[in-house]
Amino acid sequence: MIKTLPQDFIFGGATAAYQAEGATQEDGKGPVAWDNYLKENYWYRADPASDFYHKYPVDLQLAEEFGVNGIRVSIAWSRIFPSGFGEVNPKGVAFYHQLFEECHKHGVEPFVTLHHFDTPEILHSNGDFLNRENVEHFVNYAKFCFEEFPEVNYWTTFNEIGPIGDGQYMVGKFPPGIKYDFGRLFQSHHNMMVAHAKTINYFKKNNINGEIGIVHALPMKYPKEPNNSEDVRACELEDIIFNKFILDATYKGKYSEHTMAGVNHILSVNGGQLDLREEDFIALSAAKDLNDFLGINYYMSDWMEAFDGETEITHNGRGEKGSSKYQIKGVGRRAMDVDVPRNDWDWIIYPQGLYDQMMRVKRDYPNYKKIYITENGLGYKDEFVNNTVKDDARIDYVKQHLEAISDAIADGVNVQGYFIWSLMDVFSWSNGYEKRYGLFYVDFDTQERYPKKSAYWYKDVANSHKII
Ligand code: BGP
Repeated sequence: MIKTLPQDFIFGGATAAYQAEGATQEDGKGPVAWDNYLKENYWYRADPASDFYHKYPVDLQLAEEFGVNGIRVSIAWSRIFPSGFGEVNPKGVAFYHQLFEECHKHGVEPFVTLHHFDTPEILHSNGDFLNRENVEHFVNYAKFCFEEFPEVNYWTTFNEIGPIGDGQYMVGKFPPGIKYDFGRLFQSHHNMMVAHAKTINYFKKNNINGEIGIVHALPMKYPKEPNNSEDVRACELEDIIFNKFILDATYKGKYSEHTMAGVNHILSVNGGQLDLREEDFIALSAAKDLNDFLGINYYMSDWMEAFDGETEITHNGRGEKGSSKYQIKGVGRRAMDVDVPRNDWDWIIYPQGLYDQMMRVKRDYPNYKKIYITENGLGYKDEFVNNTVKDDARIDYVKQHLEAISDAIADGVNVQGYFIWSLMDVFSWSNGYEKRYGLFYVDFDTQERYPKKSAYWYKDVANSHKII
């Protein structure tokens, strides 16, 4: 039977400023840590990206033509405040007014993220969100944007607090490239959640126009052997690191006893201390019922098994299937020998995990109000032939995930939209330009766009609301 999605459902496409805009040196933009970090550690650069800074009218025209009625964009903080705070850059402000106007002109609702991985360099080298002064700088930047851009109806504070901490302080694939540091990991999660809470408290207190929420990446975790208590324990601990810690902060305004016991265990094995203050919990607790929506980014799940050795994480950034490793002392190991499909970057494809995750949010965090799936898609080494890409694997991937959403709606979860990652091809933070996701193929040399087979399919789904 063909499954359906509600009539007012948003069929969106997602982007992020740094991955799409390019123009990193243009019109007074301030530096971000990634500028140098890419030069020093990777084989690609943030310019030209998809040249969205100049090409956005083309992308929005295409979005409209292909039935896409929502777009996730982020504001590059350092275009507005080149130093993170203080002097405003009027050209940056003007750019985003033009961008939002163009979105509305095409009937493509902008969902605007304030922070998508790109903290201004000066604040980043000053400790990023480990430094509490930067929490205040973020809140002030947010306040400025709320006042400056009343045309925005949907705000998101942060994109993926979890993977930021993981990339910066565990895997070491994001600047500043620190590895295996649990103290910094949880402190970063916590401080960013406090920044979120303070922002949302301000937003609601001052009756700012529109809705506000947060986007979390929520990979589902399963025990490899459900009857093996050690596998179950490994699964619980990974779930705390990647899901429960930030969900508790978002919707409970505190960390549950179970969550904190897990965190303390992990810190006792791996070292590290946390600075959690009473005033933080006052902010978190005041914010817990104020989130208008939760954005879920879902790409993959993991199967966890017991593990009794030293921490070792190997990032597979080149798409060499089977080359990744993720094992944490005192926590567990991600099993590589489970019989579930994965992509070339070892991301396990498991649509049921999206369903399970939404049901878990509904069950454990009943004050969630509503959900948008703010990112989901298939990273693939696309083959460009005859001016298009026959990306049947991507269609299949998205179809199965839309079906999972349809099932969750039928089972009582309030889901109101889906944003494919990504609208057009963009570069990937730690995997370069080779890992493509877009509905529209981008020739990065000419910056021409070419609709892929998936774009035509997505259009049919968006027009009919039937998952064909
Ligand atoms: C999310 C980010 C996106 C995007 C996506 C795909 O974590 O919010 O910015 O990059 O994942 O990930 P990747 O580029 O690593 O394949």
